[in-house]
Amino acid sequence: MKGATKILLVFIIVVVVVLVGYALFQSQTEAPTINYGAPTTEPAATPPEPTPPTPPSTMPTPKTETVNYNGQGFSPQTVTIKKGDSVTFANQSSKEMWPASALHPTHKVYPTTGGCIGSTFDACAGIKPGESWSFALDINGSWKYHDHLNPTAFGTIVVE
Ligand SMILES: [Cu+2]
Repeated sequence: MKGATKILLVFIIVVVVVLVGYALFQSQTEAPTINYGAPTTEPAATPPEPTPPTPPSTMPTPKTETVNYNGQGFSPQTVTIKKGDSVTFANQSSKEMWPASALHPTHKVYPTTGGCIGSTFDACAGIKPGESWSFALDINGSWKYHDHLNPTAFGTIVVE
């Protein structure tokens, strides 16, 4: 081995040793620093608001079925829903519609009180073209309804 090669080899070894030593030194100094700061006199920050527990996923979510009104009748003629679900009556005609429980004109078939005529299943007003009216049914049964402004248009909601 020539003298120059030997010197080069020694130089490389020295460089490697210095680099390894430096790396070890760095890894030691990167240890987590402990904060010995003076104790704060300010009150502790308010803890974050506890998030309310989410309701159990087993609870059924009320659904909405849509019934369209075209001026001649309701479509679909019969919808079947679960108790508590809603039916949205969408007026796609050019006239007002007024969905309400059978039987015209007393509207008393759906057995609730407190509505404007005979039950709460009653829009109680004409629904304008393009608008809709929703009603949640929570009584099991087969409930007929009609358009109070055009009583020949009717349909059925089955609540299971
Ligand atoms: Cu009516």
